[in-house]
Amino acid sequence: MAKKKKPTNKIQRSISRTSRPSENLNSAHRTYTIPDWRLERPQFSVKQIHVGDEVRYEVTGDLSAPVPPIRESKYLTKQQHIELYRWMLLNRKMEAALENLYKQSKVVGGVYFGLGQEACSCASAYALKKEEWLGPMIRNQGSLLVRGFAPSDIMMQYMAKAGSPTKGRDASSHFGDIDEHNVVAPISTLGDLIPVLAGVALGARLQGKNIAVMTYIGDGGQSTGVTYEGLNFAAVQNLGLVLFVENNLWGYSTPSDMQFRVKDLAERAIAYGIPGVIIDGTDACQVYDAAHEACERARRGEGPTLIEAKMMRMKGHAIHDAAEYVPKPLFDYWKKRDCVARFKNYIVNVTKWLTPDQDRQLIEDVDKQLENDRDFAVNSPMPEPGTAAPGAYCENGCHEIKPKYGVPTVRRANNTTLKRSEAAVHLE
Ligand SMILES: Cc1ncc(C[n+]2csc(CCOP(=O)(O)OP(=O)(O)O)c2C)c(N)n1
Ligand SMILES: [Mg+2]
Repeated sequence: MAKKKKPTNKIQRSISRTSRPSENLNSAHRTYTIPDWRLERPQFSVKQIHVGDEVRYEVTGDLSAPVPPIRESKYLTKQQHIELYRWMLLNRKMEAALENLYKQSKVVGGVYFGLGQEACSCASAYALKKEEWLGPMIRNQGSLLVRGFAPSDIMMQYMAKAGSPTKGRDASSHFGDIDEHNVVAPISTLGDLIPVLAGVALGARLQGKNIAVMTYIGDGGQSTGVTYEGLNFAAVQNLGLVLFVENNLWGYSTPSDMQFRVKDLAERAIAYGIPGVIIDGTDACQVYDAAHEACERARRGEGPTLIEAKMMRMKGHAIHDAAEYVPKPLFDYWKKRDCVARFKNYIVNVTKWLTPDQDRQLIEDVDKQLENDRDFAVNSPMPEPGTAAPGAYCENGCHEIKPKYGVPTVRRANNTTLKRSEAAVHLE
């Protein structure tokens, strides 16, 4: 293994420059660049074809390219690589356990999977500090694990158990925790998390803190108006928002080739005047490094970053969707780029940071943890019917929402802090 390079801020600088025109403003043409960290640039496209009354998709392009290596991280230590690998395994195996629970009719409702996207979920959240904030989407169950939710929390949530984060009132992914984990619950209306998380960053700013606040949007969801509004607001206010655009090639059953005309969604960063970067979402090192640099920018008060992570949704939209509309060669191509297998290969065979025995031990550990969590979740009680309504609506002030960090710090022109009552008026 080559000696670990000292981190430089070279890529950081290239990120920072992306939204700026690179030519003289007096020129009739301006050019912009978007850094692309990938070690391969897949060249294929998905087209819709009509066969009789049926609509099908066909993929064209070179699907035989060799799998690229993992790009060496500039920031992760050996120990962090191993930790991250464990999170990815836990994410992958927890979802497999959920699928089994669903097939045993123990799950109430559907299940959404992030198969193939574990590197993106885990390595992005891994770049946040404990006191920072995350707003996950339905596929980011790995991010929830990294933020401190137990697999049993997620399993109980899907089984609508009394001890689940929503006490059985929601049987899907709509839960967060503002007390301990600093996780804002996913919002199903695509894009709506973006202004909410921008608001969290603004809230922190009003407390005199610059923190990183991370959220996600899909290739489909990024077309919504609220995505523009939220990100533009974060841009003009210089808020520390880190937005992952998870381009997994499908928005439900629509291929991304039929959703937008730009070549890369990171190009949208130019229009917001913020840095953007393209990464391989199946390479945990690229995901972590991009997230880390974006978080560092946020902490320095330099504003938002858009990271386009390219990968593939390896299952249907949810468990009810067999994804038969996806051309099989596309699955075959991305299966070879499986993020967990590639990271394992990097750690066991390339860097040799884990021996095959240590790897087996780690996998056994993860299996054991999941077995315990699954047994706990399965054996825990369902809610009592009488508990369904109380607390769902605020009755007589039963939900006192206290500011977590105190009231905003607003300063007078003479630099003295306003009293709490004065500050409230001042902010109205
Ligand atoms: C504003 C809005 N429009 C439509 C939907 C219905 N819907 C839910 S998920 C989905 C597809 C999302 O695709 P993408 O954003 O690419 O995310 P992915 O499922 O691939 O992770 C759609 C259309 C919604 N929830 N919100
Ligand atoms: Mg998608």
